[in-house]
Amino acid sequence: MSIVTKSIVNADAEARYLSPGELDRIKGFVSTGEQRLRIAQVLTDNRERIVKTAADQLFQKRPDVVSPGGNAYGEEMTATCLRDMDYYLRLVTYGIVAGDVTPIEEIGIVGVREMYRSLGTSIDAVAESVRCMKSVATGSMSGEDAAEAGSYFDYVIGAMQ
Ligand SMILES: CCC1=C(C)/C(=C/C2=NC(=C\c3[nH]c(/C=C4\NC(=O)[C@H](C)[C@H]4CC)c(C)c3CCC(=O)O)/C(CCC(=O)O)=C2C)NC1=O
Repeated sequence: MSIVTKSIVNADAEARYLSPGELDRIKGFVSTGEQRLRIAQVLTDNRERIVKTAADQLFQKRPDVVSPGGNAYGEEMTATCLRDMDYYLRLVTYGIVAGDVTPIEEIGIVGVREMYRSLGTSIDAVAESVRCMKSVATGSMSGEDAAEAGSYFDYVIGAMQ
């Protein structure tokens, strides 16, 4: 839910007008809108390169995951691993557009630990893959854009620790 919808739901539950604080937060959301949409566009346009480059970095840091017996060993499993990375990059763009981590949390974080445990996937390695995507994705951004985008990657990394 975006901050706009959330504020309206909260205010209406108490049958009141939006408070000055709520209007202030919405003002902040609107004023960063252009920047957030620009970042989401850049990530969307570069998604293949970001995932591919970050995966190469991950497999250099964690050769075990693509070695025999590793969770992402073999063409098919490696492709599934890159697909998961693409999922998290997509969820990061949702968060950036919404200006809120809730969509990331609801789609990709709730229950993630149990899911990866049951798959025999190292969640530390998944977190590392998101760290690599952050570095590749923000590498060519301005400082301000990198900080804004970085915070959503950091949310995912933190939630996996
Ligand atoms: C959008 C929300 C969403 C997420 C997050 C998601 C994840 C997800 N990853 C899966 C598998 C997998 N995920 C990985 C990923 C990896 N293995 C590693 O060692 C690496 C560290 C890592 C890549 C970075 C692999 C290899 C599998 C296949 C495991 C198997 O089939 O044994 C599966 C099992 C079903 C399937 O294969 O599709 C799910 C549900 N699905 C979703 O709908």
